[in-house]
Amino acid sequence: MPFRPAFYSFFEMSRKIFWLICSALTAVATGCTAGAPGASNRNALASGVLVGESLIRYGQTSSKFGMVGGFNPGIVVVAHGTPVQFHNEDSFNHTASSISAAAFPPGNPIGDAALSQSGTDVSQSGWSSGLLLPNAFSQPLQTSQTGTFLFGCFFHYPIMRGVIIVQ
Ligand SMILES: [Cu+2]
Repeated sequence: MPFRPAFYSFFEMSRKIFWLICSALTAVATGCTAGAPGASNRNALASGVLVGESLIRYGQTSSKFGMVGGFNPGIVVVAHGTPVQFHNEDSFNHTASSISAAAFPPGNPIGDAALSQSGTDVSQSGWSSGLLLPNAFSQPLQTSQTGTFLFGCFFHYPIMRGVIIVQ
């Protein structure tokens, strides 16, 4: 009589260990998949303003800053302190990169450095999402100072450009 419960519990314990190992392996495998290509695996912020990037979906609109397009919204109006994040929504590579000028220049002002991620705040000159592969999210960008900040895409300026207005 004491043999049977002992055997049973040993068997049950083996089953539990087996499932624990399986769950752990699944978690590791899932983690590896989600963590694969560097910048592209970030997720959307829980709160903040998400700005979509797409050559296909977001056409040109005129504004007091000149033509904006390729971003949704093209004019990002955000309350001071609310983070902004960019999301590549089509199948092209894009960036969202600061333009340190009072007005959009006719030629592309965004240099190769924009292909590497830099900056954590839209008020810092030279901030860039770095290369955003399809479906990738940028780093969160803080809006610590009020003002008007121009930005554009390294690959598609002047078709893809916009303005962040921090109020
Ligand atoms: Cu682009």
